[in-house]
Amino acid sequence: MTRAVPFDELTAAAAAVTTTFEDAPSGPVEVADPYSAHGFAVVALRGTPAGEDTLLTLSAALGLGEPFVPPLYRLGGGAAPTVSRISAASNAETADADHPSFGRTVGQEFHCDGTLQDIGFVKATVLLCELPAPEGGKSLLFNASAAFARLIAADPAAAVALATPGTLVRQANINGSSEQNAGPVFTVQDGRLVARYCVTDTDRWEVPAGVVEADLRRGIEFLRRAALPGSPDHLELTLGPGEAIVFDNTRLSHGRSAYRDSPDRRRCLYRSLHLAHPSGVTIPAAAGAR
Ligand SMILES: O=C(O)CCC(=O)C(=O)O
Ligand SMILES: [Fe+2]
Repeated sequence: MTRAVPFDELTAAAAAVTTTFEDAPSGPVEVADPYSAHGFAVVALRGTPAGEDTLLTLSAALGLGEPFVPPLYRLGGGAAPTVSRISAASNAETADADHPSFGRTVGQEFHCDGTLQDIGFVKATVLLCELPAPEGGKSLLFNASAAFARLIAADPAAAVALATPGTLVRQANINGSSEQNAGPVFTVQDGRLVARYCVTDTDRWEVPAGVVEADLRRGIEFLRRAALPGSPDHLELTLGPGEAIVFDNTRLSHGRSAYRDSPDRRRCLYRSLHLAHPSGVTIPAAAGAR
């Protein structure tokens, strides 16, 4: 269970947040360097067809370690691949056909990956694009950690409410599971602010004991606005064929816009989850943090 963080620790971690979408490269880069500054990096793979093996090679090259497979995916005894295919067209006849993300063309609201895992557990996600949709299918990013750093300065009570364990309940909705995981939306781990802002259909807010509901509501509203298009903490990009994004699942939330396929262009992405950040990347922490 995630602990409640003392206010001074929360403030110090929030003050150490430097993640910004300002000056984020609009296209692919050679190395994953921007990950530290912006919380994500887009890389282009040349000469290799995009696919599961390519994603495994890329994630290994980034030092992300073996992909993590959520235990939920193995429920019912099915073998779960270490890489998930996200494609309504390719997954139409498979067990993933009804999965809201993997098997359908609908949009995805902002979330962090690892629904049932505790906040901060899944560190990084890689999405590799084999083929983009002819229409829609944009990747949406929300710099939740920067938004929180502003909130704690403007409205400390709202920020503390969001950092209280039990405010966000995430519910599984695949493989017949209704397991859930309750936690805070923000916490501090190793002096670093860690975020888990999720507003999909299967996420809900709760008012745990000791939290004033009005404080929590103001915090939720602040984040909702900060996540809207036009906010400095909102970024949209479309991955091209052979492009991959690696993002920090502990600083950013992500989503996608709905898409439409055409007969000769059917969107297909591959996704892996990781319990490490790319090697060589330093993420700022509060001074004096362990
Ligand atoms: O389809 C996408 O662009 C991302 C989907 C996603 O966020 C997920 O499957 O967790
Ligand atoms: Fe996701």
